[in-house]
Amino acid sequence: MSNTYKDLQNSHPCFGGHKNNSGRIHLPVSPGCNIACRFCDRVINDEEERPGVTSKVITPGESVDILKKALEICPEIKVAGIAGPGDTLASDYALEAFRKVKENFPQLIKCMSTNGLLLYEKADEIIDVGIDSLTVTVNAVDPEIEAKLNKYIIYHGKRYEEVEGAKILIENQLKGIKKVTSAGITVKINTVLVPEINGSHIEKIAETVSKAGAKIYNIIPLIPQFELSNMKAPTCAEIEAARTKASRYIDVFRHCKHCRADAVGVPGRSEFGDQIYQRKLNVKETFSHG
Ligand code: CLF
Ligand code: SF4
Repeated sequence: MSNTYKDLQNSHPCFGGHKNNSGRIHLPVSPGCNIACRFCDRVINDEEERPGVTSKVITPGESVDILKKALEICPEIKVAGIAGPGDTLASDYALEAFRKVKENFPQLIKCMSTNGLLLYEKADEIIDVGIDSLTVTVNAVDPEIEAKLNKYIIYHGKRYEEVEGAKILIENQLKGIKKVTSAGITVKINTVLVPEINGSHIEKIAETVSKAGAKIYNIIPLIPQFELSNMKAPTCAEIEAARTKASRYIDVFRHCKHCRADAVGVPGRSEFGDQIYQRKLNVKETFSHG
C-alpha cells in the first residue's frame, strides 16, 4: 500500500514534509530521454545546482550500496527519488532500481519523476513496484503551447515533431495521471514557467491536472538556455502570481530547491552529493528534473 498524501505531507520534503527536516537521495540511474524540451541543456557538470545536472549515471545495482552509505551519513533521508538525468521511463533502469529499494529499504518512500510520455503504458509496473509519490512535468495542456516548449518526441521508435508530438505527450500524461492516481499513488505536477509561452496558461494546467487526480503543483522558473536562451526568466512576482492562480485548483508547493539529479540530503539544508557520488565527471550527457 502506497503512502497516502496525508502521510507524505509529514515525511516527504517535496509534498509538505519539508517542515520535518526530511531528506531525500536521488539515484541518477536514468541516462536517456525520449522527448526534446527546448530549454533542456543536456550537460553533466559539477558547477551548477539545478535540475538535470548530474555528475554521473550509476547502475541500479550500485544503488543499494549508495543508499547504505547515504543513510549512514544522513539518517534524515526518508525518500529514495529518481529524477534523471534523462527520463525515468525511457529505460528500465529506474524501475529496476526501485525494486531493489523496495527489497532492501522497505521503510523508504519511493519517489519517481517523469515527463509522462510513457506513464500510461508503464502504469501497471509503477503501481506494482510500489511507487509512493510520482512527479509528472506538464508544461502545457494545449498542444500549440506545448510545441513551443518541446521540439519533438520519440515514441515507439518514431519521431513526432512539434504539435503532433505535443498532442501525444499531453494525452499520455493525462491518461497516465488518471491511472496511477486511481491506484492510490500521490501525484505532483511540475511546470516550467516560461512567462512568454505558458504564463497565461497556468490556471488551465492546474485545473486540468487536478481533475485528472494530481494533488500538488510546483512551479519551476525557466533557466533561459538552449533554444529558449532568449526568453526571460520569470520574476518573483510572476512566480507568485502563477502560484496564486494555480492554488484555486490544487495545493501549491513553494519550497522547491531545484535539485540536481544526484542531490543527497535535506533540500536547502544539507548536501552530501559530493561524498556519495564523488563528483568528477564533466561530460556531455542528458538533463532532467526533480
Ligand atoms: Fe526528488 Fe522530486 Fe521526488 Fe523531491 S526533488 S524526485 S519530488 S524526492 Fe523536491 Fe528537489 Fe524540488 Fe524536485 S525540492 S527539485 S520538487
Ligand atoms: Fe527530457 Fe527532462 Fe530534458 Fe525534457 S527537461 S528533454 S524531459 S531530460
